[in-house]
Amino acid sequence: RYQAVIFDLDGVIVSTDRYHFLAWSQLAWQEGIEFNEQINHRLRGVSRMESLEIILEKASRRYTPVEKLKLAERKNEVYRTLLGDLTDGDMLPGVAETLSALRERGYKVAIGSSSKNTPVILERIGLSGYFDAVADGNGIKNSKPDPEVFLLAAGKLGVPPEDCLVVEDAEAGVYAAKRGGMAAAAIGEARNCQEANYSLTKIEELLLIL
Ligand code: B16
Ligand code: MG
Repeated sequence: RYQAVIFDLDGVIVSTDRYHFLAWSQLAWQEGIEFNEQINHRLRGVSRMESLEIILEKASRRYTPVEKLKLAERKNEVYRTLLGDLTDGDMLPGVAETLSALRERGYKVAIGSSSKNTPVILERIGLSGYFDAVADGNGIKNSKPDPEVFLLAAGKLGVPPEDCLVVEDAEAGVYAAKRGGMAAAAIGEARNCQEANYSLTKIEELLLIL
């Protein structure tokens, strides 16, 4: 009954969620701000500046808007350096096989990511030009849990939201999909999310749902 599958990028297609964690950890450590996996969990799917705001909740002083922009830039520089090591081997297990099986069965496939680094990441893992549509942080005003990025992806595909299935590793992303009128399959860190229509232990299970 679905016509298209919209994939989140970080944490679903590629293991860049690890690099985000490392880059934020370094920044927090340099600034003397407490940061851990639990706080990191709240950053999944959330934009860079909103992620920074979450990290600064633990800061012992206030930062000016200009300082905040500089911090976000510093984090992004570290993150971009880490992306330099990325290859197609960093695609998460089962992704390549699942994408081509979906394609063979006639589904459209798209990316819906909050990341402004999406074009670089797709390039590095050899998937530039592979997807029928790419919607990312460069084309939206509001990041997940707002549905904007997924509605943009559906619009680019020309598929009604109710015929789209979104695959997400972030609770914020699952909420975004649901608010956009789409179905959501949760994987990884989001797999226990109650709002999701499906829970996947591995991405190949998509082929059983569809
Ligand atoms: P950037 P996704 C999201 O990507 C990440 O999950 C989130 O942790 C990150 O802050 C956000 O992209 C913005 O990334 O700094 O590269 O613009 O999971 O929506 O693919
Ligand atoms: Mg994600």
